[in-house]
Amino acid sequence: ALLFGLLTVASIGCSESPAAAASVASAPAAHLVPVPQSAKTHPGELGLSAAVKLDVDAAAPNARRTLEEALAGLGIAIDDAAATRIRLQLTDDAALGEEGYRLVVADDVQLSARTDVGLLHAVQSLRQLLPAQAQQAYRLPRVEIVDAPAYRWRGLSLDVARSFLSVEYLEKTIDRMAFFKLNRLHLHLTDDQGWRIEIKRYPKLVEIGGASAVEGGRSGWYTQEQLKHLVAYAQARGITIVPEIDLPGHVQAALASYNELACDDVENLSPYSGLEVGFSVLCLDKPDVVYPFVRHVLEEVLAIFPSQEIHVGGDEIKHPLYADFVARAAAMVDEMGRTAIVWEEGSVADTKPDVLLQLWNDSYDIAAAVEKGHPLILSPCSYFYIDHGNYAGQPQTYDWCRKEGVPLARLYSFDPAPFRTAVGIEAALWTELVHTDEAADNRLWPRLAASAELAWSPAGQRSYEGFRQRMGALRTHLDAMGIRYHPEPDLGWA
Ligand code: TNX
Repeated sequence: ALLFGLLTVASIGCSESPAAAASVASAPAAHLVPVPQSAKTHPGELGLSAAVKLDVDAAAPNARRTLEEALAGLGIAIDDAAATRIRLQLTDDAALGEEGYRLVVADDVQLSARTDVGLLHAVQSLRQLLPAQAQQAYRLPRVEIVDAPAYRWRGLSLDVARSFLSVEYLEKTIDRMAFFKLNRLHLHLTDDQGWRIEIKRYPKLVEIGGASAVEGGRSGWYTQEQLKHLVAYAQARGITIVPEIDLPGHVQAALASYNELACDDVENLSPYSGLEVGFSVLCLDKPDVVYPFVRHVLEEVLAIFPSQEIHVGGDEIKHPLYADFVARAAAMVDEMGRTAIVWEEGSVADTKPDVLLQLWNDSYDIAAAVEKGHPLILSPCSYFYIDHGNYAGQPQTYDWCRKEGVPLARLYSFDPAPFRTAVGIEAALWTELVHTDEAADNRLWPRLAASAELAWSPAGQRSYEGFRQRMGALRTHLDAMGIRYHPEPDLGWA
């Protein structure tokens, strides 16, 4: 691996460098995002005609389907009589871990991994080695890639509560995330401005709470059937959907639906469409009302989402019983056999050390929690809040966390290494100011690809210059996927 590592620097994404030019002549380059753990290119190339032979392990149905769709998209037929073979094989190589893979292009193409998910990642790498559009013939670099993620949590958080995003848009986003080996889609399903998940025991949550949105945003809600469909759709692409029910604050939509959840002296129980945060709270002085509600909601949520980790919110609320609430909610999730995630404020609660903290604001003291061993999901706002602009003053963006916004180079410069208990990185798109699919695409891309590289690739392989070159080479893929990305000047796209 070390040898591969050293060679990679000269062989990945540097086709213009003299060394690479001398050794591989005009062979196509292996421009991959995220950059792999190790890759070694050999001289020459493998030519592919418009037909290949497929040889696939029966236990890798998702990788197979993804590969077949990719080949169909390029007009490459699957034909047992074809000269070149693509082989997808499950192997026993413990070094690859759950998600790692090998990809070897020699006289044929061999993808191997321990799991279907590992093979899915291999197929995505192969897609990136191939052009985005159909051609007469294809040329692949002769390459040996051994790859595995640095972090197990490579996420995107989408706020569908302030402004709704359709199932169709979420499916597209899942496909695009998979292309960059992201594996967690966190859905922020509830907030003051809307409640987006059907809870059968409390139908008014969506009848009333689903009908509101932030001013200018989209209302709407998902049926449980739709969410189950989405879970399966994501799972087939290697992605786990992580639901968030934000409690005990950020609940105006729930209070407007079921007034008894509020304390008796609360006067404003109307649906809310403003931008302020931190005013609403479940009535923690009525435990006999609040905790059964939380339990019933969580029971239905868990029946939809098989994710081991379940997010219960816990952000931006000051209340004497706050820590007690977080401890009880996390314990409830634990009793139900899952593990709670809470925003970093929740570190004050007495919870089991496996409860995950999602870091976002850097202003809460979490040192003691880290000492206790709590795993961290890294979303510090000055790097990963992509509701913030790509540049200072960009219209329809926030800048409360950083007035210069979150430029691509800034995001890429984040170093996760000092966070000893980190399980990974999650970029977050809040939607107070993002009300269309086009605006969401514009905030997400290409920054989400940079975030994916930070979470997947080892520090020794990453460089911003390398990322710029490789991302530049993948622009045609973003186009082919229909992504309305920000025309990033730093990539020469503007
Ligand atoms: C902070 S992040 C929030 C959200 C907002 C976001 C806007 C977090 C836990 N709370 O409620 O949407 O800032 O950037």
